[in-house]
Amino acid sequence: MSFKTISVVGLGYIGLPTAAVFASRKVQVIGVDVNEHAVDTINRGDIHIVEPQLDIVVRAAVTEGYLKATTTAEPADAFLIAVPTPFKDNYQPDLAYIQSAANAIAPVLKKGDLVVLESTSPVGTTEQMAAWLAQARPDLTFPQTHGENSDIRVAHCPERVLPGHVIRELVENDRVIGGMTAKCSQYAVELYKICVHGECVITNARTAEMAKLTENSFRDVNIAFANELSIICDELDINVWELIALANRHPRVNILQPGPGVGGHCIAVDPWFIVSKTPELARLIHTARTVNDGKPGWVLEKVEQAISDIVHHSSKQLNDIQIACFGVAFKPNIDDLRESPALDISKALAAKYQGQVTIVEPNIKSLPDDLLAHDARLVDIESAVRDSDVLVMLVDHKQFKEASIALGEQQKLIDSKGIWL
Ligand code: SAJ
Repeated sequence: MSFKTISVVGLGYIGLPTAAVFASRKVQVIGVDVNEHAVDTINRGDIHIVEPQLDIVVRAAVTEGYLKATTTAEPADAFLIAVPTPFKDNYQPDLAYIQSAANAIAPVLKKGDLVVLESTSPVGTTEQMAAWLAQARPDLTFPQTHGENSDIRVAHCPERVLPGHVIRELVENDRVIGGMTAKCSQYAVELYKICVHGECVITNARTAEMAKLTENSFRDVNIAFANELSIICDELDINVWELIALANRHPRVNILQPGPGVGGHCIAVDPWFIVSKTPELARLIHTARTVNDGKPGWVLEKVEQAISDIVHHSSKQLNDIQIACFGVAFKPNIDDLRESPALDISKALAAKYQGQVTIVEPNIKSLPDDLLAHDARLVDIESAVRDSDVLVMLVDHKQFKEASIALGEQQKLIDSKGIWL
């Protein structure tokens, strides 16, 4: 099997880097996305998302003619589906993007093609995708009915790259490859070997789906443990960061770091896919989600307490109090504000204390509209430290860690990352 043309459906944070990395191996890559702006931007050799090094790889791939983007699917030897899988209001997974991707590629599928689902998905989604494809193309055979003799091969290969390190991790990370049959897995391994240096480990589709959900749930549960400890330690007047550092000296203990909550589009979402399938059984996983989702509210309560202390113990009026939020990104040293607990906390404060909130975020040049609407201002570290009554540390960016700050006696610090304590 040789893959002369590869199509990547969904040109977002995973799809575009994947398309560009395959194209950099001099394979013809057709990227498909419903977003015309994204398609036009990529065809100019530019990018519409932020990820280190991605611009260079995309520009080279487009200029050399190995990568092009389009809004309608074209024939290819392999199709990689990398579309979002959000959850609905009731935490049930929303597979609508996968269904439209399947419907988009179905008309151009031909005998011998491989279809790989990369989107993080609840267990059973790869089989569901194959069923949608089969429904749209009754003239072709699929693994669910024809096993190893099917016309089309189908596999799941979850993406596992860390935002901010995508280009390196796409190549270096091991890949879990879950084919619907052994042959499907073999074909998928051959495909990934074009650009992956890590090991391609074979399993079945359901296990591959669960592996990805398990990795992110592992992080979520362990961060929840750290977050719960931070709340307990606050009550008991113990520095949780010192405590964790001490406990982690034990050779078999490795506690993660507490923070203002869990952000991003993966760790706070994927555990729900397990909970939605097995609600009665996924008790710990569900509780961890609740603990982590409750942390921003707890930080806000601490800020309120600090404000109330100042009002009661000084001559300051409520309207005079200045609050500075340090960091709004969803994790350190990136400019990604999506699903950020730090942003949610800042927005809640800005909405309640209109005109009294400043934001320090070294990774962005201007504030998002919903902060500007509440008269929040973007300022530098020094002025925020100098001019604020309440300092709310939300993200442990390197600039904050490097800053040496000295607080006045009247100033209150709520440090959700424990770096200025
Ligand atoms: N966080 C903590 N304490 C910690 C570590 C993280 O509060 O000790 C918070 C971060 O501040 C952030 C959130 O958790 O808000 C998630 O950050 P992260 O860096 O742990 O992970 P993501 O969401 O950027 O990427 C994860 C990765 N998964 C794992 O590490 C198991 C990545 O490899 C996946 O590819 C990605 O999810 C994904 O796409 O699923």
